[in-house]
Amino acid sequence: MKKRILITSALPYANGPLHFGHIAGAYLPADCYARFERLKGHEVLFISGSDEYGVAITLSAELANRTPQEQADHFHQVNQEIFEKFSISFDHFSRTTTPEHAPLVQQFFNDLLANGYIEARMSEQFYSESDRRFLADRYIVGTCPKCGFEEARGDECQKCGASYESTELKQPRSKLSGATLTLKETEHWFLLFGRFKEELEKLLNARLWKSNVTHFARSYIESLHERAITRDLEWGIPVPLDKAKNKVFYVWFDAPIGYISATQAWAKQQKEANAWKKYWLDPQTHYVQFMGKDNVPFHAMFFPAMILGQNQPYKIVDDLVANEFYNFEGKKFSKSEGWTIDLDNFFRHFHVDQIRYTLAANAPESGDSEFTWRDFQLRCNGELLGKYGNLVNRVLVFLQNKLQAKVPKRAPLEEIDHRFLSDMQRITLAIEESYATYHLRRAAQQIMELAQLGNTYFDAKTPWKVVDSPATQTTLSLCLECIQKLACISYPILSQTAERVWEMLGNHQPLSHFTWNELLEFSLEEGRQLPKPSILFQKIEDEVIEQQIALLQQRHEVALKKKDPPYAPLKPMIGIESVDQLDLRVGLIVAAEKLKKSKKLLQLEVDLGFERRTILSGISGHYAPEELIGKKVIVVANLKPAKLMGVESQGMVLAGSLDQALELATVEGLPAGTSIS
Ligand code: B3M
Ligand code: ZN
Repeated sequence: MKKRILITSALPYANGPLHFGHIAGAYLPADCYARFERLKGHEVLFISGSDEYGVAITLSAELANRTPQEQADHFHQVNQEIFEKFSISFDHFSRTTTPEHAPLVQQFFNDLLANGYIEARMSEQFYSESDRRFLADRYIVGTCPKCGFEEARGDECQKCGASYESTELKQPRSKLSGATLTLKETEHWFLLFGRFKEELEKLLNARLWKSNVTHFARSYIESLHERAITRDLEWGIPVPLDKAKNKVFYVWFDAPIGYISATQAWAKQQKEANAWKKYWLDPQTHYVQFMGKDNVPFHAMFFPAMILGQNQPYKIVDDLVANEFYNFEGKKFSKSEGWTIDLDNFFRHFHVDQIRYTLAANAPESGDSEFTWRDFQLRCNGELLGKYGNLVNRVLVFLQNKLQAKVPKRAPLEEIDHRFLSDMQRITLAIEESYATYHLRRAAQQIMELAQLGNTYFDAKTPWKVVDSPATQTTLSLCLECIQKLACISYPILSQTAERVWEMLGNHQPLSHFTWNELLEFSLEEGRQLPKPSILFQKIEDEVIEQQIALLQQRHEVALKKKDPPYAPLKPMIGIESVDQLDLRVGLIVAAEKLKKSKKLLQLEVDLGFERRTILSGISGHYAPEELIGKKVIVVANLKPAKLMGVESQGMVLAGSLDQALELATVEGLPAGTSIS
């Protein structure tokens, strides 16, 4: 029976670029699931969007010197491009500043209020005297009331996942100034979560969520109590009450409603304004949500409670898939520490399916896991190329060279052939279960198991010994069947590669136009002419990986220095006349060589337009002579000549240096000889 499946992935904050950790946790697993269910012939809608409100945005905007909207616009765009690079097949990627969103959030509030689930209360909130404003959420740091983590955020602990009121924090202080905060009275609206306790318990009992989600949710339900859903902030969705001027909704109140408003935006784009209803108002729809484990309380408790208080029967999530954390070479991904991967650079060197496969094979399903460059290289070379690519390549090249690139005839099968077929069937059945239950690690293993099965069979049958015997033809025919099945079962993870393999089997319609069952049924008729095969995966050489590791170290060091740079102390003030005395010119380096006997000095020939100079410069440790030629540098042209190690230096080239790092100050457009002042 055809099912209708709604899939949502957590809405990423539009405050920074996504990294592998996000992709591995909330997006790739959802994408593989969506691709699988689409192949199974179900009606799938896969939705996400940028989370644009909240203090995560305003704080980062302040640091970047942008308005919150500019910041959100910027990272909405950046992250959309990142999703494209990773081939994440959203049906719609929306945002929380669409015209659909705010009215729906206000509607949610109005229903909850009318139904008695919301109360206004005077409460004490943290106030910063120096900033003359209330501070909310991430503007506050303190010690987590649950686990004692000392740098916990004002509303949720990034260490243990607890979620609380900022007044529950111990030792609260301002994130901006570090100042201690005072409590001041202000009116806020509280959602009475405690009232939903029984219904949420029932819900939890009726759901078969993975144990990491259920455990968390159960312990949470015990302490369910009212939470403020409004904030004293300028950026956010206004609370629709006269008494609530200058108050906006807490971002975690508005964001989950974003799944519904995003579906409405999708429907509008489809020119079927009501199409969202069959996903959100029809109990037959199967709704699956993907996220990182730190988002569990909001999806398992708070959003369902918000829905329970509505007048419309919105769908409550059926399956919640929460992944653990995904780290990078032993640490957390961190932009401020330079512990990141530059994705532009990454995708210049590697294929999207190489990273999709590695993330799937290491998916942080039952515990934290990590990306390491060495593991990436091993997976790509040993598995994708060594098993998958090898099978496809050897079979198709054999057919090309020995059997006129035609699909061969199948003779009556022998025992070994029957076993091969039944082993194939076992794996293709098993992987279906893996995809349907979000077990990507296992699915990745099963893909390789099938590829390896094909390789072992090919080796055992030694078709190269007698090239065109009926037995050899049978072997190749069965190998083609294995490759066809491999394309099918690998599609959810290796979508681009699977499409290429499908094409190399002489198919003209894309793989994604067929269903899972059609794809598993051997469909290559005898005599079909196969196109020339091409290589699926390039080998990743050691040097390439070493380069990446060196780049990471470099980025990390630079970032650490930026955090705490060893700035030189400022020299005493001078008047403009001292500056006027300097004659600075643009100089073109026309020759460069190491000065014999010196470790540090390079001897440069510099063209100043009106004359040439020999200049010695202590930059040998930072530049190779040949890379300097053609650079335009800034020369102190009226410096008295001085002899160094027997050579007269007729000027000085300017360079900046910070600790160990050094870089020449260069000019691009201006001609040699230009005065600089
Ligand atoms: N933006 C938190 C996060 O990015 C938040 C998720 C919202 S899902 C409704 O981790
Ligand atoms: Zn904690």
